[in-house]
Amino acid sequence: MDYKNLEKTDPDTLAIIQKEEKRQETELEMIASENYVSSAVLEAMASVLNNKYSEGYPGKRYYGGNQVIDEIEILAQTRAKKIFGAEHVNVQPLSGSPANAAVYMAFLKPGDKVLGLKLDHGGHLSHGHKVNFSGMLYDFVQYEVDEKTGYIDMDEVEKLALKEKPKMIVAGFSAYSREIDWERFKEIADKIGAYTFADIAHTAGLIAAGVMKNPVSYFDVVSTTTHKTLRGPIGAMIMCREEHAKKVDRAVFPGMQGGPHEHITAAKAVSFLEADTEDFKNYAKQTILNAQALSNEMIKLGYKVISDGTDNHLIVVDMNSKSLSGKEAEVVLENIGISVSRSTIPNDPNPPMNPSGIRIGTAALTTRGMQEKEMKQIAKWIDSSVGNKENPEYLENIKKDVEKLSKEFPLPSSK
Ligand code: DSN
Repeated sequence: MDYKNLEKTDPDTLAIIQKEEKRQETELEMIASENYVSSAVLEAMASVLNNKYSEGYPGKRYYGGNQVIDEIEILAQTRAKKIFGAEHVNVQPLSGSPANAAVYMAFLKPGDKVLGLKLDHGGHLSHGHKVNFSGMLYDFVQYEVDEKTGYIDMDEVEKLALKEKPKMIVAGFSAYSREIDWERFKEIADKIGAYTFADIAHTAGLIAAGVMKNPVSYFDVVSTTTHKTLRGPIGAMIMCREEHAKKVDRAVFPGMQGGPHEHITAAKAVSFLEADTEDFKNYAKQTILNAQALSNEMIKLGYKVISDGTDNHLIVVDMNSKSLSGKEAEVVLENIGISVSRSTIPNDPNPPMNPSGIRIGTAALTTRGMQEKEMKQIAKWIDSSVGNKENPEYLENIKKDVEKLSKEFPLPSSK
């Protein structure tokens, strides 16, 4: 990026931004919810659209001067509808949790019963955890993955749904590596007249590319962030059938939010256009192949991968298999220039701040052009650094190798 104005006005802030640029260029980002966006997405975010307030919706704003802003919002909606096959899209949610809050507000009343995946089984905080608004405001009942297989136990989901009769069933996750059986969720919900809500934040890019199943046409409502596998700006959106459009829009504004961030809306529009290309499809396919290569290599090296593999962009590894905690593993890997996030494992005996596993994702490195060969190498580095965690000199040498590989695959924004 060209920072000539920032350089004059605020060299201190610029110095920090450039330090982060260097970190991203010389290290490997394997946090499953992160990615590297294109220069075009970055430029849209840095535009004068930042200067405008636009509470309301196209044609119905509470501020004057929004004719041009209407165009950008309509463009983002149109592109999102195309790549997901959605009837209605709200592109204003600021991020994943506010989007989910708006979904609950649109369809439920406080105290209503909802079914969601338990946090330590891969669910998200906003799927009913007790420390989150979702668990405080709504009566969540939590389903789990099967302890032996690591897959969501759909028979248990059905039993729980028939017994509890929730008003809504949430299907979606933050740390689950298998395809979701959307059709079965829908069948179960239909038996009890429950709303179906899919949170596809993690796999939206893979779904838009057609390499994972898409629930958008038959679920009542679908939320997603735009910055994970979808590779857009940090933000979110909600898709729903036309019959729910009014209540979803009302819940986002004025229900949850004030002015939308229209510079981010513009960047969303850019990323939706980018997602509608052959290049993006290839990236999505390769992301999954890379996660599978990484998983296979980790298993060969003696690690327990939850569910014994992956259908998507992430794996969850039980670090008990190597006698260290997820937090310790996260720190060791940070020291060699690989970022991952600690993660709970199903029925984790340890708390979320110090859980037993790590979650590793391949979307960001696939964006940089890495393939199976690099994934195998990375698995070996992960293993040897864990095995030599008390040996700073050894770790320093691996860090140099990580940096060398990293520099061979520049970020899309530095090409
Ligand atoms: N930060 C997201 C993730 O890592 O999955 C969840 O909020």
